[in-house]
Amino acid sequence: MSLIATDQLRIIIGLGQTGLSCARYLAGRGLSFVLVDTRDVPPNLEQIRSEFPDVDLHCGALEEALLCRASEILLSPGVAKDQPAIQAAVAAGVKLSGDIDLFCQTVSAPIVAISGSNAKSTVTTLVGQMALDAGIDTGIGGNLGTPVLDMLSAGEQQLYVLELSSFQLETVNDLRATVATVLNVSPDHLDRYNNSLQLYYQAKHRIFKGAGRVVINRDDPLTSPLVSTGVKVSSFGKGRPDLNQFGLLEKQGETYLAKGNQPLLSVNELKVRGQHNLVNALAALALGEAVNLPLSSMLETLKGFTGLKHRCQWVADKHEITFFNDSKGTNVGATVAAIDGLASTQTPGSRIVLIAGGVGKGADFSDLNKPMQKSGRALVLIGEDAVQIDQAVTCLDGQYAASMQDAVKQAMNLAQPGDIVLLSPACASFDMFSGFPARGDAFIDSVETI
Ligand code: UMA
Ligand code: ADP
Repeated sequence: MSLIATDQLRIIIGLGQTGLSCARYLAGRGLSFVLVDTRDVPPNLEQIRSEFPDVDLHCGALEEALLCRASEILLSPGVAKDQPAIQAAVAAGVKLSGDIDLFCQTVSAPIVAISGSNAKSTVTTLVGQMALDAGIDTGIGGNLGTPVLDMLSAGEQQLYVLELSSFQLETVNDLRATVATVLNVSPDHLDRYNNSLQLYYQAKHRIFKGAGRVVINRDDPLTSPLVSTGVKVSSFGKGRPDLNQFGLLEKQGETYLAKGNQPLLSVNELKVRGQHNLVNALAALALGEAVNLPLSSMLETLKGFTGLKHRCQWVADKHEITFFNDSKGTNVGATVAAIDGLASTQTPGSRIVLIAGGVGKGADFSDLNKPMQKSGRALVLIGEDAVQIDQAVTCLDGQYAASMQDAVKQAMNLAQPGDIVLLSPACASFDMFSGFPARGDAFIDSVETI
């Protein structure tokens, strides 16, 4: 049951999907609001005007005087809160909030809250599917694509599984998730966080506010929050697990997903590729267990899970070369995981030709040296920050390509029989494509027409 005062000035900043969902939520409850967007002509403007004809709409530079009059600002994730007009409003006592807080105030069903630099969408989808397969009415959304407030139109579900980005978490004041996790932390979005990994980390850790239980990654100390006694902590990781924790176990030459010393499922029964995906399966088991999903049903879901498109997706075998599309590898940590994960499944001698590049978001690409030295055959570079990657990755000479088709052609020529050609750009795609799906599709098309 939500307790929302009706006599306040609420300002929604951002007219994207989130802003629209907030507007519909407030309008549906008879609450008034003002709409603001920093762009002179935001997309959806006509739709918004026709859907909310009587609502005050301000486009263009943020007006400090207006924001300071608000009682609450609902900020969209794409808008950074360090802008002077927003900071002035906060200093004047205006509450900064967002769609996630509104959602959590409204629903009473348990919430599984999932963040991390990488693997969020995969683990959110897996846990959601595990719950659905166990016969539980489940809402699955957030950064994954469906704004959380839009999920309310289906009526209250028995469980919610939410993917939450650091952008969304910046405005979270009180999440109170049944179980929360930060799957891993590696640098991303540093352009938004003033080049500070600490600010990015702090935003991510807001997911633990009020959590009843937390799940941590034993291999990544940055995923462990400071929690009060009484909050149960469980863990997942690549190593052999302690009692009641999730990990990998070797038995008679075979690797198993395991809980404590109990083997649960041979990894040969999984359809997803790469060691990072074994870790994702373990994370999903730990989260599912925290909301009492039956183990046997979770294991069945894992056996059927083929992975999401554009995440280490097998594309084709051609001329003894295997092509993988990891277009969603949009930061260095993701690309390192993809290279290491795929290399661990390869026969000795085979190596990886990596296609990388795009918008680097201020990242340090030198972390690509270690996995490329170990498993790389060649590096083909595309996009805006190609030169930066070339300068940072000193273990190989980067080859420049003007288009995806050119990149695939060059990669194919550089690869040897048994090798992998991997698109995992370590960058955002907006310099050349409308988004990571279009970039992945361009890769698939180029491979198919080779
Ligand atoms: N924008 C402005 N001025 C404004 C409002 C927005 O310039 O006043 C720009 C933003 O800088 C951004 C774009 O408009 O480039 C969209 O911003 P938004 O906050 O309106 O975005 P939504 O359409 O509401 O979509 C958001 C998430 N987008 C972002 O965080 C940028 C979507 O995640 C999410 O699926 C959706 O809410 C539903 O919850 C996308 C994303 O790229 C997939 N997320 C980042 C990531 O995964 O790395 C964090
Ligand atoms: P997110 O939603 O956090 O971007 P995705 O599930 O879409 O996560 O995966 C994005 C990319 O992250 C994948 O394409 C892969 O390159 C990388 N990745 C997947 N699993 C892991 C993991 N366990 N650790 C690090 N990187 C991973």
